[in-house]
Amino acid sequence: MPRLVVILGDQLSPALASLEAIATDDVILMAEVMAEASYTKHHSHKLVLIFSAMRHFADTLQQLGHQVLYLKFAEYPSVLSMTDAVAYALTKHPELSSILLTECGEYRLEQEIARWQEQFNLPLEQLSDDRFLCSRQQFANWAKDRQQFRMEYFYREMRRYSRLLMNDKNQPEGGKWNYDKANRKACPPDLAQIPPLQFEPDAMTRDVMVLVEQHFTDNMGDATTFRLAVTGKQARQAFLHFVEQQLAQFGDYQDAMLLDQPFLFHSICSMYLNIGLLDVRWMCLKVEQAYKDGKVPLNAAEGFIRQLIGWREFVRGLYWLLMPEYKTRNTLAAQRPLPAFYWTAKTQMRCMQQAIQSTIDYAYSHHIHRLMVTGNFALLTALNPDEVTDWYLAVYADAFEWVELPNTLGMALFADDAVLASKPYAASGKYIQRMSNYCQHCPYDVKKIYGEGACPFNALYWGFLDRNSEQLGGNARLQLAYQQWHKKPEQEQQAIRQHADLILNSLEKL
Ligand code: DLZ
Ligand code: SF4
Repeated sequence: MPRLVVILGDQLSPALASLEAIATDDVILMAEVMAEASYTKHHSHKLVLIFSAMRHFADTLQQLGHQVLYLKFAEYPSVLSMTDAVAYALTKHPELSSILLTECGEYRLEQEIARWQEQFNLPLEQLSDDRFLCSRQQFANWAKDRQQFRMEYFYREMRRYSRLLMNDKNQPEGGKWNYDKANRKACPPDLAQIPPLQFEPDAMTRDVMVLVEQHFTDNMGDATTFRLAVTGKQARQAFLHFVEQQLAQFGDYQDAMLLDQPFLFHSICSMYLNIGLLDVRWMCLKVEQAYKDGKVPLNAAEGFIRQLIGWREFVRGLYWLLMPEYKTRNTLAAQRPLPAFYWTAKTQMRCMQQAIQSTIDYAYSHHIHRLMVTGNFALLTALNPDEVTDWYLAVYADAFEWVELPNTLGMALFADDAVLASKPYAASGKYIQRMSNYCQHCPYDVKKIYGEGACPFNALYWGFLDRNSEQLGGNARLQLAYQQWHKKPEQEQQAIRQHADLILNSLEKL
């Protein structure tokens, strides 16, 4: 019996479970729809990436002999959502007698899909997404008897399971599981930078760029500057370029930031991986091989593999374990609205300006920008988690809720009742000064805590600890910070409080 096989915009993998299961008379449905393009105000590069990669992928499927029904954006007036697209496809193909898809990546859409069976009165089969090493069920089993979920323990199991960077005795290569401490060097400003591979848009991508410019006029970014990969072949090229040119230094400088160097030694491949153009096992094997060949040091290979099979799989597991309640958490009762400069980069704070400008230019900024600059600022100023998580979901080309929500709500905002992080990643200007050269190019003085021209991160940091002392004062990992705060003379504490309040009441002016 022929089936309707629905493939979503982040399922562009030839080895997708539903494609592996496909039969010759099945019909594949892919659709560019308003509901998916507007549930958040996606960056224009994210829209171009997804639509163009979808069109290229559909082309390949057709060339392989599959029957593909591809609905282009705005060409089908009755099709505004994935549900509408399915309804349209079933009218066009009344012979189809069931619906098949690989489980989707977001709770919101999963709820919509769950209604199809009743709505269309057809059996609906959903396959586990085996592009992840750990299935939702496996993660739930791992989590079942644990009071606390710590990435490190999960990661060790994933290393054993995948056998990546393990020696013959099933022990971690080099004797240690984690070389995180060797991933925190500041980067010398004159270190040679090799930019990530960019791709000249072909005719198909250019069509999409025009479409996005016409229909999404208010979204962040300039669609005409789009240069990302849109096929699996290009994405693999971009990744191999990273392995050959950047990976060796990725380990040391993973947390570093430099003025006007938005990419440093990062792979800029998360957006390809998250829509299925790259395969996580293939990437990890390439990195492991580079280490075995003596081309990259262990801290680089381990640091990269940890992000992929540790952190990435861990946050996905937690997302599915804890949704939908997870999204409603707001541990520190943060309520302040997001300042306008998150959309414009118009702020004098150099670190924020740099992190936001690269977001505007590339729908990308690296993890320290996200965690320790824009995220840290949002934490310290008690910005509303709904607004902050929606911003991250919108502006990054790699952002899908399963990965974005735990990273933002849990890791950056410490709003998830300490499920993801055991302490808030709060930091003063000192951290940013140590990890970047931004402060040398900033009108604020990173050495000043309060008074005219003081770096806002300083008073905000102490103000944050002071304001939340009831909830955070007992946290073992913050004892040193609280001791430092309590050692300050009362008069100084008062001046810091006042300065922090002044900033909090005029965030838009920073
Ligand atoms: C993100 C996105 C966008 C912008 N547009 C589409 C689309 O038009 N059609 C589609 O099938 N998928 C799109 N996606 C990806 C989906 O939103 C994604 O599958 C869900 O968010 C689940 O991860
Ligand atoms: Fe950021 Fe403060 Fe440094 Fe300016 S001085 S770049 S605001 S940390």
